Amino acid sequence: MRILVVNPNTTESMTARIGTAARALALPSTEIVAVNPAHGPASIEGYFDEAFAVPGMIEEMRKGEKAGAQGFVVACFDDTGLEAARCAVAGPVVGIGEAAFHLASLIAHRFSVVTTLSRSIAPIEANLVKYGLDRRCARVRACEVPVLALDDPDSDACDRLSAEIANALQEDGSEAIVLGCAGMADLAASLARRHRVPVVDGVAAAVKLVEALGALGLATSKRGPYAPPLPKRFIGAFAGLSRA
Ligand code: 5HY
Repeated sequence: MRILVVNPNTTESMTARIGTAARALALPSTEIVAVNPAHGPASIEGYFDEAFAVPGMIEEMRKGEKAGAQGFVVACFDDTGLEAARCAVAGPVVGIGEAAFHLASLIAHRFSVVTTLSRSIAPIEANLVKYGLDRRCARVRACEVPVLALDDPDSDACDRLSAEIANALQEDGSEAIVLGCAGMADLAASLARRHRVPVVDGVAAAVKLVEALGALGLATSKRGPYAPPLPKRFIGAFAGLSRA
């Protein structure tokens, strides 16, 4: 199975780390192709960045489908543009946030999410409500680390993330941690050892769920809101999306 993992931001070093994390646990029969758009924000930190990341992400998914991708991962913890992506391609599309929430709910009664900046908390909380999993999440926290600091080996990002995880375990009554950024993917194992609790990374969760959907022959249902877009004219930068 070829799985296209799309980092919707435009930081290629982060895309490479996400791809490495995805390949580390993919089945031998799975080919992981990790990409990011050529235009859009360097990182996604809140609603404005999300909006400008979606067109490029959809463009990458459509290109990837034409190149043979059979499953897709939205590798941004806000699940940016997830529903539009499900309309755009035929194969299953899994967001790393939704995937992590579901897996955490299978191994813990209540979990905490630790994301980057406080401005990302509201979009994540809204997704938990949308997915029906808000009652299983004790709290969404932020460690106040900018997304791209996770890409800087000289930053104190990991220590700040670890400290916020300690706060969550002490104060929230949660029994598992969900890492709230794709850029944290390579930290899950060490943080789980350090804190002695399950730590769920959304990149890993999403890749395994796409593999499972593929193995079960399941893909997005096109009978309802995820049906292909209706034919209509687009003008300007998106004129190429026009369909008669
Ligand atoms: C992510 N932003 O996973 C989100 C996390 C966040 O550029 N990749 C990003 O902070 O919302």
